[in-house]
Amino acid sequence: MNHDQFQGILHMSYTDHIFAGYHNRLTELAASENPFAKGIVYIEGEYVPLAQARIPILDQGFLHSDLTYDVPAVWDGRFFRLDEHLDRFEKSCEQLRLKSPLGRQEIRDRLTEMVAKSGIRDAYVMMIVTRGLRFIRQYAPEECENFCYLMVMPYMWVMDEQTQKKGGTAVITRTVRRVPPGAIDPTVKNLQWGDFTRGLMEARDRGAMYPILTDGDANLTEGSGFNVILVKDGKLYTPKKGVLEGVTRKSVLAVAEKLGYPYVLDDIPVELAYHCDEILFVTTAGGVMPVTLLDGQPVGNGEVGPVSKALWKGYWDAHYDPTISFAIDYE
Ligand code: PDG
Repeated sequence: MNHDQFQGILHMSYTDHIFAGYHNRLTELAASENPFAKGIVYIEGEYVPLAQARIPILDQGFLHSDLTYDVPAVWDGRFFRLDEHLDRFEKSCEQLRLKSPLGRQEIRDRLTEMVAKSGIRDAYVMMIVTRGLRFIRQYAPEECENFCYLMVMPYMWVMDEQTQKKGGTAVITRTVRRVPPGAIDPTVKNLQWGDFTRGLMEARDRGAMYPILTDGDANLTEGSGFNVILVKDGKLYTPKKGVLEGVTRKSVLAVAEKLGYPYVLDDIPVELAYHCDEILFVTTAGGVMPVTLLDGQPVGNGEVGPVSKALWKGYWDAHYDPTISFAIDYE
């Protein structure tokens, strides 16, 4: 290694080895003339460019949020943990007595085909099943023809690259709690975002970017589209109940196990967030997101910590593991 290479490594952020390739792929995508390069939607049996896709206004998914959805991602041309997202999606449909007009294999095949058609190498992928045009007040679930919408668009970052490098800012909300599981089951992925929307507004009012909601009983739940992991003395803590059972969290806990960090899945008292060393938010739409300021106070020493960095790297490296990802054929 020569002096310049050595200096280069010193100046590299812990995120750079992943972001460099990503930026190259984005530049290529931006130059594409493919009408689906900015996103493709499957709706009413047809493929439509994202910007032109429209849903029928009488869809109960829109009128009463009577729907479920799931979001897997594609990274560097590889679908990541698609089957786990399909498993969760099927369970959610069952819970809500929704039946997708497309079967599991067809969803899998179409999504893969759509990613290939779009040429998007790093994609945010969404499948949604809605109740359809009939309102559940007048019709039994089996009398409703449900709709399935599929979407593929460029990868979405809940936390942008610059913020990931230095860590995000968060609050534990005081004006809103997470909806209780007895009202809306958080393990069923839903778009009833009223509590998160209030949380996001409170966070903004208090000069932070992200809200963490509690269960109203002094335990943590989750935030607006992500699970929460605390790190204290080399051990990970994450809430067991009242949250979506995130696929990213599962991936991150698997990485932690491999690296020798034990974890606790249990009720996590709010108090621990104020005394821990590191805080991480985790989601498919952004991966592993370090938080370095909580309620205006530094988390640990206020810098992205060593466990966060190791989990960040392990998480992104896992996207090339053929046992949990597969390559898309773009030809
Ligand atoms: N908790 C909630 C409430 C979520 O919505 C998500 C994912 C997660 C946890 C993490 O789950 P997973 O690791 O399986 O992705 N939410 C993202 C973010 C949406 C957004 O726009 O903020 C999603 O639905 O895509």
